[in-house]
Amino acid sequence: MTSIPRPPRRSLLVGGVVGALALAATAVLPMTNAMAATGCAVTYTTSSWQGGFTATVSISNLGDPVNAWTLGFTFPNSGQRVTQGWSATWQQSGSAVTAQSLSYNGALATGASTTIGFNGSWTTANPSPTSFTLNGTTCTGGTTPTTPPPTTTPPPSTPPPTTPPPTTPPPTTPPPAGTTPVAINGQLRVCGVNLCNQYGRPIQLRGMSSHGLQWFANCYNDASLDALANDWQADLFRISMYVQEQGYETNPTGFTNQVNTLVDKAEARGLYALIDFHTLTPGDPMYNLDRAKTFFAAVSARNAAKKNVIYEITNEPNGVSWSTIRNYAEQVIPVIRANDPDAVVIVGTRGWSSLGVSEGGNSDEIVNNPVRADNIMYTFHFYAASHKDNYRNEVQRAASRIPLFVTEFGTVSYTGDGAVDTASSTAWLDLLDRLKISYANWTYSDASEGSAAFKPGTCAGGTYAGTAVLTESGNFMRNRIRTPDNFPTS
Ligand code: IDC
Repeated sequence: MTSIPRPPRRSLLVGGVVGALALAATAVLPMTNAMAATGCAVTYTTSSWQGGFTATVSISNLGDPVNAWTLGFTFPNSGQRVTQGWSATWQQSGSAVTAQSLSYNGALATGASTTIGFNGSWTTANPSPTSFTLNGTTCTGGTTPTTPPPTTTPPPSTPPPTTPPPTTPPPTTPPPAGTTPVAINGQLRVCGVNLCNQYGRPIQLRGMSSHGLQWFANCYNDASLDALANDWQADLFRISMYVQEQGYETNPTGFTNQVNTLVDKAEARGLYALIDFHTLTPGDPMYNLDRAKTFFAAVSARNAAKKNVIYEITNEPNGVSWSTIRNYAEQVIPVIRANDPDAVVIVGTRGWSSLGVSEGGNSDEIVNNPVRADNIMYTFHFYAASHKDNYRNEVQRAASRIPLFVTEFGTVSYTGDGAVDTASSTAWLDLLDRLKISYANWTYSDASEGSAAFKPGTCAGGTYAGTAVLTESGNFMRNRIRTPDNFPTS
């Protein structure tokens, strides 16, 4: 999916729920002449601002199971356009819109639902469409199809209101069982420039990055991940598997197994796991292309069914052009998608994942030449004592145009050492919070360097919770990460 300019914030929440009762006509038909029962219900919810909106469309199949579907509707107002959709192939002709299922969400059992969405624009007004079809059948189904609808119930005599929009938000679905980040948010998907949860709503994940697994394996165990999930209240654990420097290349099977074990530990605690193929030196990701294909084929096959895995395919490309990085991405992403079609993939950017800034460029090169794959985000990294306003300005500019994920940052200088720059770190995290950009801090380790969260010797001691074991950076990060997430649940 390519990205489009989009206002970063919404000012007005408008909800609209459309749909009534279903039709089904099978009971008396002889088996030899059975017609498929059809029926569907659609809810269409928008979040609008002047000239733009995001629509979340939930489709429920009330008929027989289908293997693929096409949703159709017509915008009431001629100025309404779909500008960028997700979770379906979207097309618009005049006011008529269709959304075709993708391979991973085409199958809908009886009573099953799926959620798709799009960003749109409007000119004079933004009323919600009032009628939907699924595979050609008008959706007259109820909005909560838990039992098959009666065949004799006539459709409601009054059409659902189109204007004015309801003044109260749509009914809130009770939060799912469990309160961990993964239980609440489920399978993630990129929508527009945001990372969205299972309800199609933008979220921000906040967490910590491991240090190099080859050096700090003793810091990643049940006790330390319990502390990350429960004491730090983190959402995310980045698993940094260096490729060089005594990393993956020295023992592919061993490091692959180590990563998988940590994915399981994260999953058991409801944490998202970011699998970082930590290339650094050499800076050309093509140097590791074959290793990347082997590694990602293995981890994506093994973890395909999990909802908590995000793939980061190259840490910090440097000294290479954006077109080389893009070429690498377009070879590695299909390897992942072949096994795990719905996972989010994050692509490193030029100049140590600085969006090109550290090598004299900027995000225009990505906007003008995006990776040809959907459900992807782009990496931005910073070290707060080294990277300040010019980097923040570029992130702010890029954030309305491409999906960004800060998979690594430090509160200190780019060396990973030195003093915490509290003012710059605060400015950065306030910006990321405002833009809902997810982040992982370098590092959840006891390395003898300013960026480490734990005092040296902590991992050998085995106690990770609380503040007594923390460095200045660790204290700062724990305080930021522990604040409530307030993930949307409908
Ligand atoms: C640094 C570690 C340091 C280690 C070095 C080895 O903090 O202990 O000796 O890597 O390569 C990055 C990299 C990350 C660096 C970090 C700090 O992604 O690997 O870790 N940094 O220098 N990019 C910018 C800074």
